[in-house]
Amino acid sequence: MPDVTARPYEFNLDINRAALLIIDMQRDFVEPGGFGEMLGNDVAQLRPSIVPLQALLAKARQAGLFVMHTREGHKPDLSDLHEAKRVRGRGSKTIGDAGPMGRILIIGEPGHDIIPELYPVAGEPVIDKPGKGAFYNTELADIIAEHGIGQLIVCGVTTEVCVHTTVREANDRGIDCLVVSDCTASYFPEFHEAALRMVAAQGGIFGWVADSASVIAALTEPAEPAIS
Ligand code: TIU
Repeated sequence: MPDVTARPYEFNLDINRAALLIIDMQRDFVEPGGFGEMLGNDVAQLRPSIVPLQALLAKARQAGLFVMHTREGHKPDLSDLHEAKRVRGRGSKTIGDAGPMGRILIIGEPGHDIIPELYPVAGEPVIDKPGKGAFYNTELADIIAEHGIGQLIVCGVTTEVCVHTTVREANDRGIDCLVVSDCTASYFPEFHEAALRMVAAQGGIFGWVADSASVIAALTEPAEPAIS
């Protein structure tokens, strides 16, 4: 497998120990009427990441890369929702309240589900997470250990919140993270850019950053010929 052209330097992708991790591409964040909009955000800011991510997901599936998805959300009885998170923002509506896509950020509601464009297929774990990081109170670490994963290609939303938190958690667990610049997005373009710079700064303090074309190019290369 060829290296992926990346910042701060090339990423030595090993497809046998890598996985694509797609963070929280849920209707609640990307579509109007959900959690993202409830927080006062312009959800249209996230949409440009969808088409590049669709292409990368298709290539990853074709190349046989292990794919995982996460969803931020809470149980209907709110037993996994900290009061600190429930009241944060002092908005008129909060997590668990009724909205146009069902109860906001609640497992099983239409708004909580992954957008149709990036819907998981059989064999792709969907990890429900109550926090911003994908390791906190989830089975992700077990899945990673079970599959011998040492590299994560990280996509999804939002760059400076759930993507960053997850990359930091993974980095501290000895996992190399490659963040895909055009397959991540923020409600704040300036935060997106800064978050990507933070990952790759200081010699790759949290990991690597590459665009989807570079990742797709690496996944497209034929496997090394067997030595005869
Ligand atoms: N608000 C915001 O930018 N993000 C979140 O609340 N969750 C995720 O990033 N998924």
